[in-house]
Amino acid sequence: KYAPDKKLKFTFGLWTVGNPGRDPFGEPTRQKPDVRQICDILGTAGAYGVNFHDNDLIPIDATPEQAAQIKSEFRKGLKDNGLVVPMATTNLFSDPVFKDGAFTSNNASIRAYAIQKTMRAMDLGAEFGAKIYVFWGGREGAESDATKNPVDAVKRFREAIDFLCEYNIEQKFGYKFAFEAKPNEPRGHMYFAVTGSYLALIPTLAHPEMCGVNPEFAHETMAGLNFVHHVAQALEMGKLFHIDLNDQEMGRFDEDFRFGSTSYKSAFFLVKMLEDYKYNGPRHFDSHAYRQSDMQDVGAFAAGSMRTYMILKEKAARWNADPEIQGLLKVINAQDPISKLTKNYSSGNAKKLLAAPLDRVELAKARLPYEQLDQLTAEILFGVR
Ligand code: GLT
Ligand code: MN
Ligand code: MN
Ligand code: MN
Repeated sequence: KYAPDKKLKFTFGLWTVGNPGRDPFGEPTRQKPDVRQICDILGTAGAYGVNFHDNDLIPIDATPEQAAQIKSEFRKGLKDNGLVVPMATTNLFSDPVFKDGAFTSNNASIRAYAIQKTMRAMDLGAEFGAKIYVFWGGREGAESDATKNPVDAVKRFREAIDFLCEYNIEQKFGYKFAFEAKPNEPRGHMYFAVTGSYLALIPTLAHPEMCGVNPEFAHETMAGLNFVHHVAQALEMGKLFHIDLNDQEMGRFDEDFRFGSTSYKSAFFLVKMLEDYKYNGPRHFDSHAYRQSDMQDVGAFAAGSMRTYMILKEKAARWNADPEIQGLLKVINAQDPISKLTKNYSSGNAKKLLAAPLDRVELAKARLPYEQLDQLTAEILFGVR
């Protein structure tokens, strides 16, 4: 009943199911699967696609022969499992060369290398049919503002993106760029800390129509913010090109938990919003199985991520169809023909509004049965309604 629906485009990264259970304090706890094994795990779980960083697929120091070999294995793994590659991205954070940033590095040669590496990674993504290109600025930031000028950082980042947009056009890749914000980790302070930072940058780019965002549940949540509200703004602007689903507790390290594993209520409202507004892009799970998991449990992690989404989608439909909830929504969203006056400004409407008999004491008496509404929501989630 809750089998993953291909139309919802559930995807995983090579780096997510391929995560060997390493953390900053401990070595890997499981053997890193190769690309073939990853495709098989995802095919069995019923995923739609798989995404990659350039170096998830081809190690940074691979020879051309090795690269060709891996590509053909991957191609076969995709085909045998009916998987597609909707998104690609660049690893601009693992190698020591990026220890102080890529596009925003103080070193002009490193900035050029980061752009060159991205161009090559765009070529690679295009070879596999990717149409969305993600930019997560993992090392774009600072520990001390003595070390970098944050105004220059914005200018350098823009220069890189403007250049890469032109490359995208010239090569006819047809990519949409999706920027992914994060407030901290691995840097003490990361530039473009929240999705809204990128939404504000986009109109200043040379090709704003090509650029949108890839918000991640864990990232705004780490900062104690409401993720759903950030996604809402991107959605309303037509800029939600991609989304990273996972879970995270506030005030902790970068947990990358399975989607819906701890924040049931936020996950529910997120799914409800994506479904209500017919979000049509990939639903990417950017998360890792627990460090304790073996490969069989990694399969359960992948299947569980999609199953949870499907369950929450059903709960959202139930919420929308609930007569008591709908009745309460009518009460809450009080209608008044006077609101026509503020739809468009005219001096006539302004005059009428100024003269309108709006009695604040009376208005304050309107009922807001929010306790009732929230309890009904909780009961749907608890499975008793
Ligand atoms: C890394 C990061 C993610 C980004 C990936 C894309 S890499 O796993 O934690 O949030 O989406 O670069
Ligand atoms: Mn993350
Ligand atoms: Mn992470
Ligand atoms: Mn992510």
